[in-house]
Amino acid sequence: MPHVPTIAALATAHGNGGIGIIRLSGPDSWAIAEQLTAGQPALVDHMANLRRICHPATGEALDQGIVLPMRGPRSYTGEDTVELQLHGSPLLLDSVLGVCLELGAQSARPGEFTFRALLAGKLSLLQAEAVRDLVNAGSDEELSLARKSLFTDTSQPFREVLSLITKSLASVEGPVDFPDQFTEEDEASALHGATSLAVEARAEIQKLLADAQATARLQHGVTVVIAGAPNVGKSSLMNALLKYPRVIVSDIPGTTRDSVSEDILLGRHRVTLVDTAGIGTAPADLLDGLAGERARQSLECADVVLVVLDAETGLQPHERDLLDHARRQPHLVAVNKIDAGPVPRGLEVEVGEQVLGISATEGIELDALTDRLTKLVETVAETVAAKQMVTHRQAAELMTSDRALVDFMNSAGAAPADVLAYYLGEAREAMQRLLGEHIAPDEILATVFNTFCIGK
Ligand SMILES: Nc1nc2c(ncn2[C@@H]2O[C@H](COP(=O)(O)OP(=O)(O)OP(=O)(O)O)[C@@H](O)[C@H]2O)c(=O)[nH]1
Ligand SMILES: [Mg+2]
Repeated sequence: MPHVPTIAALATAHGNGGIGIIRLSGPDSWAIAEQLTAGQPALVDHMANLRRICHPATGEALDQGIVLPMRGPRSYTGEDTVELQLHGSPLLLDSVLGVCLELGAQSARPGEFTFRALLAGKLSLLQAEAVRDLVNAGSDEELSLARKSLFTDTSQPFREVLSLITKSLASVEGPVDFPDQFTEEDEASALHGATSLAVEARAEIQKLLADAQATARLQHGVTVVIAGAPNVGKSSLMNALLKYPRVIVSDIPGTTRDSVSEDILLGRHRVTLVDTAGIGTAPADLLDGLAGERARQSLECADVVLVVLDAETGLQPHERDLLDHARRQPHLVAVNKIDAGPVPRGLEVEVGEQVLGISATEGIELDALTDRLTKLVETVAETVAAKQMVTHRQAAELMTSDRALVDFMNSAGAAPADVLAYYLGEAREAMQRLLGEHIAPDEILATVFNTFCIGK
């Protein structure tokens, strides 16, 4: 039996708090806890044991807290584990963790506790990914989808695809494995059946890829790009929406150069708000040109455009292109600086749609703007609501499978049966990897657990 090291890590977030938890897992975890509580009553399995934590060499009391020992397999990882619930001081926790390492534990790698749970069969690969997404959820919707993946079996749609591909492969392999039992007519009919199954599998894959797209939008948020001509008050509006002075504001046109992104929560949705350089006017120099280019790139990636005009100048000819661009997608038009003067008469007619007069610096009508923006973001997010969470890794495997199915369909009737079987085999393997079957632990570590936090 290979020696399994005992791992230790802080399981709670860094920083000061009421309590902080150090987690140990592996064959020596109990022995380490016993050394930390030497001279006190023996630890009782699956019970909260109030103990003083002392340095075993010097006897110095490091803290007092709850020691929660759990004999495997009745533990998260399936191994012997111990949780030390101590006072939430980063210095104190670091010192106790340091002693655990002195006593033979190794620092856990990101996600290593969950990885061990996976190896022990406590969790499926999809559930392990759900644990990560639950911890990282930034909105109610992400949270409820992550909960669904963790507490219910969301592998069914993937298994359905796998089953269709497997049936398709069986139809193609029959004539290869038992050539004398198949007439030419049988072979043609088997190939026809295999192709129909592949078409069905592809349709299911497309639905799951739509869920993957919706998941990505949920996790990275709807992108709202603030765009407009120089000096109209885009950065002032960004700061007002963020409620702190994140970006530089000045009366010099061309203050903002690079696009600056920040996350905010609008209603139930995580939103990436992007401030951009002014566009529309002819660039004054090379840097100005580059800044405009950046702003246009940001616009290309926008889910929603918030066009800002200036009440003092009214609609300028160079703002028309931007308005035309914005009209192609969900957008709002805000007319800023109404504290200095009203929205010019006839502006709405010139713009061709409803506009909202605001003042970024004086806070006028910003609540109304936020409400409208929230509704727009909700509409955008909900047009592609995910039925279930499909992670980036799962989407990559779905695409690999889909490509192999396309290769199969393009070759059906032209290539020999063993080549067709090879393509379907590739499609099947990708689905198996997605489900965590036939995938080496090293590959799982590299592709899934490197995105976990330490201590989980
Ligand atoms: N009166 C008034 N002035 C404003 C308002 N919003 C912004 N300003 C002023 O307009 C000037 C430009 O503001 P910015 O927020 O830097 O404008 P910007 O659109 O980001 O400008 P660039 O980054 O140069 O494209 C500054 O002097 C701001 O104080 C407002 O609501 N009312
Ligand atoms: Mg700016």
